[in-house]
Formats: sequence, C-alpha cells, structure tokens
Amino acid sequence: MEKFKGIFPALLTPFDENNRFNEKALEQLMEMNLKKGVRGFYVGGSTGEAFLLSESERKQLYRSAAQIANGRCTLIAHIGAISTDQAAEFGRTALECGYDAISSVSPFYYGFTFPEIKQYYFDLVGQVELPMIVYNIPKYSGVTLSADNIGEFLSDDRFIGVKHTSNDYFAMEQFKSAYPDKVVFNGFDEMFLAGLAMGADGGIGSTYNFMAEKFVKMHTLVKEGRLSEAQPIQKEVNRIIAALIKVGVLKAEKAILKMMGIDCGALRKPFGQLSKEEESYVYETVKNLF
Ligand code: NAY
Repeated sequence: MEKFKGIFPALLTPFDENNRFNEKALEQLMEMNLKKGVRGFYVGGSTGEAFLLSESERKQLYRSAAQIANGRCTLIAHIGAISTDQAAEFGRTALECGYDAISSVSPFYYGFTFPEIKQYYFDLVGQVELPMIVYNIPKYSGVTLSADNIGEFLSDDRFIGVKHTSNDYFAMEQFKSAYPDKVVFNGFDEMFLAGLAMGADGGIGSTYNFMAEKFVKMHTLVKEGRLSEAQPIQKEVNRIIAALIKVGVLKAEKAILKMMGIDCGALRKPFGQLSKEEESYVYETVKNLF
C-alpha cells in the first residue's frame, strides 16, 4: 500500500489553442510535479474535466499520462461515468496502459439507490482487474456515501481505499479506524491537515498541480510528528485557495500554470474564462510562488 501513500495531483487536462488535448503541456505539468516529489497522479478526475472529454480523448489522456510517467510513479485512473459499461471500458484502457488502480465517482444524475451504486462498483471490479479506490464527492455527485456504505466496499479485497472529498471527517475517522490497512486520500486541499489528523494517508487535490511542494512538505512534517510546523503552510495554502474559490478554482489553476510557463489552455465550455481583473487578482495572490 506504500505506493498509494503521499501526494497525488488531480491532473488538469491541458488543451491547445484549438481546444484539443495538449500532450506536450501534460508532459511539462507531470515533469514539474515529479521533481517536487509527488507520489503519483490522479488522471481524468473532476479537475481533469473528465465529463467534458469525448470517449477517445479520455482514453488518449490515460495513454499519454502512462507514457509520460513511464513507471516512475503511481498512477490512478478515474474511470467514472454514469453508465457501468462506459466506466468498465475506461477501466480496460487503464489496465492496458499499466495503471496501478482505478477510481470512480458514484454514478450520478438519476438519483440511483445505494444498492444500484454498490452494484456499479462491484460490476467494475468484476470486469476490470485493477484495485478500486472509491471516490466520495457529495458536492459534485450529489451522492453521500456514509461510513457504513464505505465499509460495504472496503470489506472486499478488491477495494483498496477511498478518496474522501467531503468535510465529514467523523466518517473518515470511522472507516479508517474500521479498515486501517486501506488507503485514505484527503480530497479538500484547504483541509489537508484536518484529513491527516483524522487518518488520511495522503491527498489527491487540484491545487497540487501548481503548489505540490507545500503538500509534500506538510505530509512529511506530519509523518515526523511536527504538526505545528505544518500549520503555517496550511494557512498559506488556504490564503491562496480562498482567492481561487472567489474566481473559480479550475479557471484560476490553469491561469496560474500559464504564469508559471505551462500553458494548459482554457477550460472546456460551458466553463467561462477569467476576466483580466480576476487574472490580476490571482496573480497578486500567488506571485510569491514564482
Ligand atoms: C478530482 O477528481 O479532480 C479531485 O480530486 C478534485 C479535488 C478538488 N475537489 C473539488 C470538489 O473540486 O482539490 C479539490 C478542490 O479543488 C480544492 O480543495 C479547492 O476547493
């Protein structure tokens, strides 16, 4: 399980000026983060605009990330889709590309029952021979998985962990205590230290794309029992995240990376773009990072 413990940027998906997947920028982004000591990458998640990519683009993204990583880090493919068959198809691509694990949000939109959601996950682990990391993200999926629900997955060997993007840290502590050998990823970057305190083994986050070094440092400090030294770093990170939330997190992240010399293009429509004023506000907030 060691290879899953640490910092995993939820990779942004770069596009070029014609709105096509930009493999070169993906390479720059991954190389920069590998140098900063990340443990691996979470590919094709919400941050990666998974639901705004075509099927072939999403498969290409899995392939490109695997080629760039070339065995140097742990790779998790987010394969979530509303349709079980579609998600399984993405899972097979991840398996072919040599990913270490698959992960999925709960199927959403139709208000599926928990038995249907459970069947979705069990169908996936039955069809794709890769360990599964359940992605609990009530804010976007509209589905809240309780600690008991999560236990129904973790009691099966094929489920190795949970990515918990929820501020229900009581639930996190409950399922981590019940299944201490499973891996738990904190999902909200602005509460990273809270997650570690409640049992998370690391994190998967969008802001890691441009400031992974701060999370790597916090993670190391906490492992060494130096929580009080990590707190000012979380404070600094939160000053930045608060600004990002004001203008739109993903838009701001792509703008920041451009300022750092990695042009990831714009977000896919219907996302809009930052205004000039918003861009200057973001620049003023993060300029000490460059
Ligand atoms: C993914 O699937 O791309 C993620 O892991 C998303 C993680 C992010 N959560 C959400 C709801 O977007 O990094 C966080 C988030 O952007 C950050 O904490 C700022 O709120």
